[in-house]
Amino acid sequence: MSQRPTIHHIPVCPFSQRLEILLALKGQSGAVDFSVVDITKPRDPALLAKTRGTTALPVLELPDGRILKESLVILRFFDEVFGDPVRRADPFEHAIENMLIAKEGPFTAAGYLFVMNQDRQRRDEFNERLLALYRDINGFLVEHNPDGTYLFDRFGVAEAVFTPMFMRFWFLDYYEEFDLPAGEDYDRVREWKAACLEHEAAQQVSFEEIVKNYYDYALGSGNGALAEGRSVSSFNFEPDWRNRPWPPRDKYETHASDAELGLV
Ligand code: GAZ
Repeated sequence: MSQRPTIHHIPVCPFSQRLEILLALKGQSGAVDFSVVDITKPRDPALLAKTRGTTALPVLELPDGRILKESLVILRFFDEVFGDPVRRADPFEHAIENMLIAKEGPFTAAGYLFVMNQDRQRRDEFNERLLALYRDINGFLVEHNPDGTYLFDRFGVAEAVFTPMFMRFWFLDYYEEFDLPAGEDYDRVREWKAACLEHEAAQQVSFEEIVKNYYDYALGSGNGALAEGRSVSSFNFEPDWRNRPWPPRDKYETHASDAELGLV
């Protein structure tokens, strides 16, 4: 068995990217082995036994066989065991960063429900729901660091948690023409989001990779499920996303075939 911990993961999964970002921030990218799981295939029984039947990834396996699940739990564990802590040292500031992290679940759900929505009549409703969450985060950042860029003085744990979602939400820019409206209700979160997206520790995925891989989500099929009439998932590793054409943007009108997506 490897002497380093192993993360079993899906390469394009946002929950796994937050771990990669934290390790990169700490200069500890080599401290962990990453083992790729293909969610379009039946799960390896050996891994299922280790997780006692659950399939959600990432999963951390320590060299002695102990298992940890849940990306936020693994993130905090990594922050404690490798290198200097990224978390705020001051207990109150740490609580503030945890308050922001607590907003990530509803934010993620709103973005994914929006991209998966298939009813054009309800488009504005999903758009407004996500904008309300952006305004809430804007207010939080204005309250705690009105003149800064990040929540505190540098890219920290909250940024590692949110950045992978900002990147996944590129699927909304592409398939829903989503854009933060102009104005002060969004200016602070706009600045935060832009700084998160361009941080050097967070460059594991690209706009093109997200847009192509998440096409099936835009048709309402999540987590490697197959859309109607298709035999290959847009998450397939082969052919490589770089060699596939851009999917059609009009998700409400057009459903591209395996061939049109360059998947066969
Ligand atoms: N809470 C877990 C964590 O580690 O933080 C969530 C992990 C997770 O959902 N992993 C997914 C998985 O392993 C891949 S990434 N699925 C394969 C399986 O067999 O379970 C999922 C959502 C969602 C938004 C995003 C994702 C996603 O809802 O990207 O719901 C399930 C999955 C808004």
